[in-house]
Amino acid sequence: MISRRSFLSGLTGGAGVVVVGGALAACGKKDTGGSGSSGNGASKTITLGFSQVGSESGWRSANTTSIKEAAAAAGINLKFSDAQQKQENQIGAIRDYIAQKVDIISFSPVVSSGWDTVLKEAQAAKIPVVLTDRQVDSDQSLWVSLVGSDFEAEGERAGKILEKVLQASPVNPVNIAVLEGTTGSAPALQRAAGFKKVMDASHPEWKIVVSQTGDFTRDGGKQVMAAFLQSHPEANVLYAHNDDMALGAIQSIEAAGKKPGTDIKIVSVDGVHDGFVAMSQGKINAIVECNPLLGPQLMETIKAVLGGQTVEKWIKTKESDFLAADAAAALPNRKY
Ligand code: GYE
Repeated sequence: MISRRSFLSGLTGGAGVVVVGGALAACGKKDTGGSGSSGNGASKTITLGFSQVGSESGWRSANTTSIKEAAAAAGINLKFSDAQQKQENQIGAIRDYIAQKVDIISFSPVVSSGWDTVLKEAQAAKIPVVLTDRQVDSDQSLWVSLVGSDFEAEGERAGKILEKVLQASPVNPVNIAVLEGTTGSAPALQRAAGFKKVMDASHPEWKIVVSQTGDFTRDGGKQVMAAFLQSHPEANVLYAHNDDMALGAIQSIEAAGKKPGTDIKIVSVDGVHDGFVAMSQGKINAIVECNPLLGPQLMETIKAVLGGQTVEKWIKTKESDFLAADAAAALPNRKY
């Protein structure tokens, strides 16, 4: 599995799309044209093969819309497929795109490991790969760039904002239940690692009493939380790796006659519209934003790569944190 440290090692660092003129540095090859992209990226319509994770959450819907709209706006011919949270579907889609000789492939990998073979196939076909959203633990020479968030930083931000929530309304002892994202996915692994870092460094008194996957879905969060309430009635804090699982959990907490945000403090990640609504009602105490609107930066990066320019290895997303007190004021300005 990829840790942030190993992922970062060897990266060029820095945020934002920084395009430096000259030959493409990544993949160790200068010919990035695939089926005949012009090399200057201007004279021919680019065909992009994109494999999406699925449609598991509000974050994902916003991400898909952003990618489709940005491709249309950029004049890019988008071939899009939904892998329904299954790695084998993504591998199949990538192989189809290679067979179709698309100019460039992009995907958000459902899990971190197991990509080497198909990435080597793309490389052998001279089709560059730009990752978006989630990371892989493959050799970095197999992909050109990643457009997405720093999930370990998000986990740390979740720990720090929980600290603020508990300062304002303390509980003792602090018994945390965790709803994890999809097992083996970069955001689940790293949001757990970042949170643990804060616990280890500053809060040895916090205890994770139970931690299980809800697969990033609302229904998963609802069902797993119902089981947690039975097996761990002492839990008084919930850390959910995304809003949708927190929203599902809220239904189970209310069905059990407890008050979400009061009896069980809730911190989640994403910042989707429904998450903000729940936060404005005091049912979620804090949200760590993870921005899904990656389409424009992704298309910009794709054009730069096919134009033979050097791009940053990791183009990070800018994000904020929100407490329930900020929710009502922030809600009208939310874009997803
Ligand atoms: O947090 C979750 C989605 O990979 C960052 O996937 C993404 C995560 C997001 O299902 O809601």
